[in-house]
Amino acid sequence: MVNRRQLIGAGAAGAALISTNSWSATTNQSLPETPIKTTATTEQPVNPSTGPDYQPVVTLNGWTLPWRMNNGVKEYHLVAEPVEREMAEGMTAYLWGYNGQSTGPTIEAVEGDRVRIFVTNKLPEHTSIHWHGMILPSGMDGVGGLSQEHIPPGKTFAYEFDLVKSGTFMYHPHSDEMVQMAMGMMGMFIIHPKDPTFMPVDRDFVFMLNAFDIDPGTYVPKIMTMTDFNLWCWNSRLFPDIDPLVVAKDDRVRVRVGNLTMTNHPIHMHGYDFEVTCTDGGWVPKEARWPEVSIDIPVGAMRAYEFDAKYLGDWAIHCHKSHHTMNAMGHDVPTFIGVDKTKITQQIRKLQPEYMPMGMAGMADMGEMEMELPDNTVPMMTGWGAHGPIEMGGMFSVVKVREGIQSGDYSDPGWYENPPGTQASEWTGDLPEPVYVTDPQTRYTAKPNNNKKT
Ligand SMILES: [Cu+2]
Repeated sequence: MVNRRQLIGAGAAGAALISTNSWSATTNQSLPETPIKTTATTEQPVNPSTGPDYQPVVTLNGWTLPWRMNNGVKEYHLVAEPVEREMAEGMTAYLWGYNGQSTGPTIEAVEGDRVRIFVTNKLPEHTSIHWHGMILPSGMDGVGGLSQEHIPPGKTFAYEFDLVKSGTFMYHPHSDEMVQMAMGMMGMFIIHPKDPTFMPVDRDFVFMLNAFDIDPGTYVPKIMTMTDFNLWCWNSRLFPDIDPLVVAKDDRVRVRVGNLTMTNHPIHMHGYDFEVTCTDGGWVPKEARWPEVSIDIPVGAMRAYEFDAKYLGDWAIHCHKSHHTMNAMGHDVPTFIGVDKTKITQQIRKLQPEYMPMGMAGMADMGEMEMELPDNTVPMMTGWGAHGPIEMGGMFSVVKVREGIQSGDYSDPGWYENPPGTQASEWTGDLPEPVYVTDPQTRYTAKPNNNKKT
C-alpha cells in the first residue's frame, strides 16, 4: 500500500472552504480550534499524520473533523448549532447540526487511540452526544439524564475514552432525541484497525441515510413527522446533487452506510455483487459472509460492504424503495393512468390557460418538464445523464468505475462512454406477430385465427 503520509497535503483543495473559528484558540487555550464548514461539497480525505497508516474515508458531500494531538490524546471539537444546509442546488434547509453542516463531520481515529471530544452546545436547548456502537465507560455513553447531565446551551462538555475496537459507528444526541435527529443532528465515527494489513481497501466511502419533512417553499423540517417524510437524503443531500462514488478499475472498495431515519432502506448497487463485511457490531468473519446485490440497512444500524471494481461503467446506487428516490411531492396526488383528461383540460384552460394535464401515461414527463416551482424546492425527479433525464431524486447516486484514475483522485470523471456494441438501442428490424397464451393444454394459440401450430 502507498504510505499515505507521503500524500499529506493532497487534501488542501477544499481547505479554503473550512474556516477556523478563532474564539476558542484565543479565549480558552484548553480547547482545540473549531473548524466550521460552510458548503456541502465532498472534501478530500484526511491522511493520517501520526500512528498507524490507514486509508482515510471519503464522506459524500461531507468532511472529516480535524483533530490535534495533546499529550498522546486525540482531541476533537464538535459544536452543536443551527446550520444552513444546501440539500440540493436551489434548496437550503434550516437544520441543526455540527460545525456548520448537517450531517456533522465524520470523526476518524485508530483502534487503541485515546480520544477527548469537546462538545460545545450552541443550540437553544440542551443536548448530549451518544457514541452509537462503541464500547466505552457508562458515564461516557451520552444519554442525557442517565449517563450524564444534559449539556446546557452555551456550555462545553468533554467526553474522553479509549477506542478499544475498530469499525464503523455513529454519533447523535440522546437529549430531546426525536426533535434533534429530525433537525439533522447526526454523524459517522470511523475507527480504523491498528493493523494496516487488516482488511485494507483502496477506496472507503461513508454516508448517513437521513430523512426530513420540509414542505416545498419552506425551510424548517416538521419535527413531529413519524413516517411520511418527503426528503430522503444521504448526508442531508439529495440526488442529483449527491456526489458520485469515483473508483479506479480493480480498486478494492468499501461503502459504509448508516441509517438514522425512521425506516429501513434496501441499498442496491448495480453491476456488482458484494459482501457485507462490517456492521456497527464489528467486522464480519469471512466464513460468515454471503453475496448480495442489495443490503437492507435497518433503522439505527450500519452496514459496510466491499467489492473489487472489475467492471467499468456508470453504475446506479440507490435505495430500492422507489418513493425514496423521489424528492418532495404531495403524497395525495391521485392516479390518472388510463384516464382521458382531454375534456376536463379544455374546461380548466378556460380559467387557467397554462394548465397542463399530467400523469395519464405515468409520471415520467415530470423528469423532463421545466415547471415553475415554488422558491426553495427541488423537482421531484430531476437528474440528467448522458442519455436523457434520470427520473430519480433523493437516495440515488452513481458509482463511476474508470481506468486510469489516480489514487486519491475523487473528482467526477463525467459520464461513461459505453464501448460500441454494449449499449441498449432501438431495434429497427422486423417484429414478430404476438403469440397469445390462452390454454395450458394447447399452450399457444395465435390471434387472429392463423395459428402457426398445426
Ligand atoms: Cu429508502
